[in-house]
Amino acid sequence: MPAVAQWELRARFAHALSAMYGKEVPAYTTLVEVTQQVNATVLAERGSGAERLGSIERVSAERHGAIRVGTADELRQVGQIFAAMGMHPVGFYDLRDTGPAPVPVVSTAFRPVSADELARNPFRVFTSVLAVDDRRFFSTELSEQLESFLRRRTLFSAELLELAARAEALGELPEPVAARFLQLATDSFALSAEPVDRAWYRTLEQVSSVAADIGGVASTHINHLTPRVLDIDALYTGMQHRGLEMIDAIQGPPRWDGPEVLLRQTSFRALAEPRLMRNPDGSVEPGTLRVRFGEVEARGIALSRRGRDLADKASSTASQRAIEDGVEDPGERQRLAAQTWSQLFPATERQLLLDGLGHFSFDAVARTDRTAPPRQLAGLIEGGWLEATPIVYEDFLPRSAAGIFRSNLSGHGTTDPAERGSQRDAGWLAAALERDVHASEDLYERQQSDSLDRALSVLGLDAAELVD
Ligand code: OOG
Ligand code: NI
Repeated sequence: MPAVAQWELRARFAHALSAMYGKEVPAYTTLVEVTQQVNATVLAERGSGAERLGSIERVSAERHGAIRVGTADELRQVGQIFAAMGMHPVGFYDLRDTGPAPVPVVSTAFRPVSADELARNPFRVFTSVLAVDDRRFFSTELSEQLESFLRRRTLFSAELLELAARAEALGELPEPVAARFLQLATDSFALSAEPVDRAWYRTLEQVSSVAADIGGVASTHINHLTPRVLDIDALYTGMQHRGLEMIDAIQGPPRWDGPEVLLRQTSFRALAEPRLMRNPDGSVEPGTLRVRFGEVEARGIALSRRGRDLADKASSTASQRAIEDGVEDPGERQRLAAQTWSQLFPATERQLLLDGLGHFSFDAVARTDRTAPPRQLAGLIEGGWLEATPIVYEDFLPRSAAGIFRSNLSGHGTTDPAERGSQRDAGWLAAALERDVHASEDLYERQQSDSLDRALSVLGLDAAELVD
C-alpha cells in the first residue's frame, strides 16, 4: 500500500469535513453551489485573468474551517492533529477587545506555510481558544466551574493523537492507518447528539454565546467551512435571492476599481439546528441552538507591512467618514469606502508593487537580446526582465473575524471592562501549543525575497547589487 503524504492527508481531511458539514448543514451545500456558479461565470467572462490569484482547481477546492476549543491543552492537541497534515500555526488574533461585542477568545490559523504546500492544497483552519480566566467575562466562580467542566471532557482520543504524532514524525502515513486517522479526525469535529445541559449552557450564554458554544457542551464541532469565490458581490446577491438571510455587509476592503487585496468575507446568519436539551429534572427534550453559520470569502493580494497600514488607514478613514456623514445604508457605506480607497491606494497591480505595498513573486523572463539588465527593480520589471505574480493573502483579518463572530452572536453578552483581562499574546499561544507560531508577514517577505534571489541569479544579478 502506498504511503499518504501530509498534503494528501490535508486534502482528504478538507474533503471529508466538507462532506460531513454538508450533511449537517444543508445551507452550506447551497452556498457551495452558488459559489461554483459564480466562479464558472467569472471564468467565462474574464478568461485566464480570473486565475491570476490561483488556478480554478485550487480555488474550487479551497476551504477554510473554523473551530473553537476551551483550554491550552485542547489547543495543543488540535495543533498536533493539524501538524500531521502539514498545517502550522500562523498569526495571533485577539478578539477580546474588538468593539461593541467583544468575544472571549484568542485565535490563530493553522495552514501550510510554503508556496509548494499551499499550491498542493491550501486548507486552513481558524482556531479560537476560550480565555477562561479573563475576569472581564467570567467571575472567579464561573471561571472555576468552567475550568472543571473542561478538564473533565476529552475532545480527541489517545489513538487519534498518537496517529497524528506518527504522521508528523514520518511526514506521511501508510494505508490503512491514514484512513483510520482521517476518520477519527473528522469524527472529532462532528456535531454531537449528546443532550446539552440547558441550565449550564444558559449560564454561559449570558456572558457570551461563543463561551456557551465552546464550554457549554462536552465536545467540539466545526463551526463553519468557507469556500472561496471569485466575485463575492455577485455571491452575496445570489444568496439573498435564494432566501438566505445574509449579514449586513461584506467585511474587509470594498469593491473598487483597483487591485483586489487581502480578504473580503461575508456570511449567512446562524441557523437554528435541532439539539437535545437536558432539563434540571433530568428529562431530555428536543430544542434548537443557533451557532453555526455559512461564510464565503474572496482572496486578494498579500500586502506588505506598509500596505497593511495603509489598508487599516483606508478602512478607519472610511468608517470615520460614514459616521460623520451619518451614512448607515450598507451600499452607501461601500461606495464611500471605495472612494476612500481610490484616494489612498494605487490603482494598478504594477504600482502596488513599485510602491512596495504588495507582495509578489518573481520569475526571470527568457530573452534573446544581449543587453545588460538594469540594476533596479523598477527597470527590470518595466524592461520585461522580470515577471511579477501577486502572492495571495492566505490569512485572516482581525476586524473581519470580529465582525463575522459578532453578526452571528445571539445576544451581546455581558462584560465588565473594569476587571482584569488575562494575559494573552503570541508568546502565550506558542507556549500553549508547544510550537513556534509563524508571523504571516515574515512568510510573505521570505517567499518574495527567495523568489527574487532565484530570478536575479538567472539574470546573473544579486539582490545586494540592486539600487532603488
Ligand atoms: C471564527 C470567526 C472568524 C473568519 O473567517 O474570519 C472567521 C468563528 O466563528 O469561530 O471565521
Ligand atoms: Ni471564517
